[in-house]
Amino acid sequence: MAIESVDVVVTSPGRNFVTAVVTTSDGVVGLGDATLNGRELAVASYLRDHVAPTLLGRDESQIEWIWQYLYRSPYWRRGPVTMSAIAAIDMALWDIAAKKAGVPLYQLLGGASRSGLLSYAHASGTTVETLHEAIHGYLEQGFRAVRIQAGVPGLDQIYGVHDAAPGGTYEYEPAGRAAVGEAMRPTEETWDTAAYLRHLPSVFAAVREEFGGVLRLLHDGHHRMSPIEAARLARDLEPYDPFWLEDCTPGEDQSVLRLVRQHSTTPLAIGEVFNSVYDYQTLITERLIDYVRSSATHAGGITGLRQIMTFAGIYGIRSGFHGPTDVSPVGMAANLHLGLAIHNFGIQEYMPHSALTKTVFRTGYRFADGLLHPGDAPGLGVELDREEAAKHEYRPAYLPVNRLRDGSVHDW
Ligand code: EZ4
Ligand code: CO
Repeated sequence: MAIESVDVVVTSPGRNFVTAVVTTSDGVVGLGDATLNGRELAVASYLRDHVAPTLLGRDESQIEWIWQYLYRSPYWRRGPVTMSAIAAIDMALWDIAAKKAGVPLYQLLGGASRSGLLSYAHASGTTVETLHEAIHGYLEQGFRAVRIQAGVPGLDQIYGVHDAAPGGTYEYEPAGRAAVGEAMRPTEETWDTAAYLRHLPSVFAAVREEFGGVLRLLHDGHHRMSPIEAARLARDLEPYDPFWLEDCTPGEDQSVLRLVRQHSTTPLAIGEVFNSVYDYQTLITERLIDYVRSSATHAGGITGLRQIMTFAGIYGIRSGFHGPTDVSPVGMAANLHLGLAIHNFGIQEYMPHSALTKTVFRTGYRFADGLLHPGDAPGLGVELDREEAAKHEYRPAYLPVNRLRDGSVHDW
């Protein structure tokens, strides 16, 4: 059979998503996630204008061949736009292959290596008290692991920190949005690393005091520290037994993680902005990290992320796939099928999509007792309602940006 059409659906049910819809000559439809937060239309154009025309008429069962063709042939390799576009096609082809076989996708990836995927939720609070309330809420839902982010005295707005909305929901969306058809400039936040480093260990101490030693506690540094600052925080958090410290530095310079390792045994996770196995080469071969943070959506799909995890597995490094709301339900399903199948799964981030998002994407994955499972419908197990999708027009949306107190630009 052959690829008959490749459509690109841009929809905005609460936030923007880009989805590739691949249809075969015998009428099987596969879905792939191409959502790149804040740069959605660049990937949509890459797919529509440069990828789709090259795939029509090709054998959709040649998943590896098509991955290599899309990776090697355009001459320009890697980068988030390219790799998100490749990811969407790759996921859609795996979706089709599993639907044709009549099995959930994880069965084609080697079958289940476990009964479910340990997941962590995002708990945060502007104060230690509201953070504690959020953690209690997640424990009631069954979570056994939480990422904790907290307000810092003197700073107004910080990545990942918010109190529960009236009614007690903890949903939040980091990207701000413009009205349909209007332009926008990202909001600006003020950052002070010294204040953060002084405060965060006391938050961990308070949470351990309240919740004891068993609950897994994670933290995201969101690329804001210098190498020596990261080494200090990793060392200062050690007494509180963190599950991991994420993105302690921007990851482009892989060698800086050597310095952090010299000073601390706090497990390290990095890679949500990486897009290829080569971004991990030094980190994996020198065992400078413990967890791979990529998602299938931004790292070349199931084929790209599986390459990374096979390489990582040789060095005993585990997965901690990125699962924010800007990875669509289709991308999330891809993460879950791969996570269930690989031996070196570690933990899965779980930031549930809004009820509005789920009117457009109908998901089959389920959560119980702290574990996620991709479900047993054939393929990825996600359906796209194109009529509902058409009701939600694209709106420009951007993550905030960060400035230091003197106005200079800092990593957000
Ligand atoms: O800020 O996904 O660990 N999760 C994160 C995310 C990222 C967004 C960026 O698009 O750091 O919330
Ligand atoms: Co992160």
